Amino acid sequence: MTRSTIRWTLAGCVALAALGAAAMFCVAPATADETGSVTSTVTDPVGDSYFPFSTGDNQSPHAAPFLGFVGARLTRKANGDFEMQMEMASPVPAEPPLPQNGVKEIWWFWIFDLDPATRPSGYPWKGANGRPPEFMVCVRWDGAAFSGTAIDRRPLLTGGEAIVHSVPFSIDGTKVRACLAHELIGDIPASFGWGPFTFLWKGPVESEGVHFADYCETGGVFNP
Ligand SMILES: [Ca+2]
Repeated sequence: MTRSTIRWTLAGCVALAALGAAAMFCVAPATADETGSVTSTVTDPVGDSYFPFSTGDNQSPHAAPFLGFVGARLTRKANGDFEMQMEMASPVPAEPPLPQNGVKEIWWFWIFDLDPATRPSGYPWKGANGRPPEFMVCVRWDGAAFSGTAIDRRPLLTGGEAIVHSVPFSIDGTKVRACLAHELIGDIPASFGWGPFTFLWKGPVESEGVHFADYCETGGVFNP
């Protein structure tokens, strides 16, 4: 884990609990198949998710296994499109319950840390703290509908605004998937950090009111 990732982890006090649960993980190397697709996979412990607003005690492992991923993969196809998948510990409900205490959105998302030396500040957060991902792909539930969103945070590095796109997604039992067309991310480094995460937005999106529901302690390295 890089130091920048540790700082990101510690951005929320709830995330401290995740650090203690990082005992079992493995990261498989990226593999290429005959179609030219390259896939990187990560696994994550079962039962290390937490549901900070469900009971008020901030520690409820297993309370929401549909927020806890047990593995994820990122595939770059030969045409440059990306396919993302996250496998949850239990099927995602058709209408997931929002936690108590005013959680407004649940996100299942994958980050692309395209440059380990940069930490864009801004959307979907609001404060001045920078975060590692230059790009994010999210499957979102706002209590009424699911949607798929790609967030290009690279313009934030030069004083611009993040660019938000709609992207295809699917939820099939325990599998959450999304697709990212090459033209939405463009040419990027051949090797970069990535990882799956889940978020609970207590504040509105574009605030600092967000907590990890599950955290990929190690992340992956695509095409190392
Ligand atoms: Ca970065």
